[in-house]
Amino acid sequence: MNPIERLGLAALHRLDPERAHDLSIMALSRGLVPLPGGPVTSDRLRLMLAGLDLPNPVGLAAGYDKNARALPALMRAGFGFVEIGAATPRPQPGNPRPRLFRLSEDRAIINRFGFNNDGAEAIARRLAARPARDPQGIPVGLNIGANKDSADRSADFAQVVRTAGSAADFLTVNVSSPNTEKLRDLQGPQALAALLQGVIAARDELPGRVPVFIKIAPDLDDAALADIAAVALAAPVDAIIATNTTLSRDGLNSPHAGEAGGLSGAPLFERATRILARLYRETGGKLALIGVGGIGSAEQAWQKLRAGASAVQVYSALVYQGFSLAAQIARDIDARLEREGVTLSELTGSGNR
Ligand code: FMN
Repeated sequence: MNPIERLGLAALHRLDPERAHDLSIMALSRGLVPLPGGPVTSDRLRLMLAGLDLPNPVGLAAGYDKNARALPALMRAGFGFVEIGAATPRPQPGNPRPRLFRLSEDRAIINRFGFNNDGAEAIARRLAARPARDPQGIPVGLNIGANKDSADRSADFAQVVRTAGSAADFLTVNVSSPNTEKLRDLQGPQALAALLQGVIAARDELPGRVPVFIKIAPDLDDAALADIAAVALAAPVDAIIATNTTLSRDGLNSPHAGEAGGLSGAPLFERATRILARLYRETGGKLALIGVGGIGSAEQAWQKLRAGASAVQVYSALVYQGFSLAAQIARDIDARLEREGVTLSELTGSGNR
């Protein structure tokens, strides 16, 4: 972290968390944050994931830029790919405030936003207006959710695909947010298979083939994971993102530990990595996995890759360590790949074989 970033973070952390978050988006969108200028990349870091050409395997997780307001800046922040959203078919305000809590002692966050967003149409317009893909460009995906008051949650996902799908480089079916009641029930095998059938049918009507990912919760048992792996392979989806936030509150020390919502950041790391490793074994390496949950260092990103991830995403650690963390992790992985004489694809799952 450079001194300016350190000062900026210290100032933001004196504010209400949601206000600080909104300010950080505004500062990024107005070009007020010094950024690397493009993705960190090298021959060692470059990879193909689900047909996407990634300059490096370190992405921004969904939920930071829900409304695609800071895309040009985020595309130059060092990430190898960016996921925006969640978008729902219709705009909705989300849950009452306060709904975002910093658990600084635990390097964690609790949120219960509940899919506050401008709706698929507005987000699609901003997505489509992002800087064109060029040699510096990175894939930008859209995370998809369902409206809280929807009569048919499953149909909402296909609706967002139809409205916004052609503007995105990949689409993530988010059936794992804990902040929309009963959303996670869509992770059950029958519900998930039906939902994915609708999403893939909608995707198949788009021009070009946009890959479809699913994102799962960390609070699933082995039987549920086996079911999800089977449904994902059969659908077929192009990748699984593991994991979203947890309902668990194990081992927390912060005053806000009792708040309702999804917990992310350092305390999620072990749990999310276990789920990832389990999924890798269930899918036998036949499906690309993206590891997310609690990554705060290159060492932890490395552990996700060894557990079975082809790429990783970060969010909460950026709040504590600044945006420069993403580029730092990518550079450190690059150096370690060179030092250890392994390729990224050899590394993926190597701790699991
Ligand atoms: N995940 C989604 O799939 N869709 C969302 O809209 C979404 N919103 C989030 C909002 C906040 C404030 C946070 C902290 C996380 C959100 N997430 C969302 C989950 C993250 O994408 C990620 O899966 C999770 O935070 C674990 O990664 P981390 O420990 O690096 O933060």
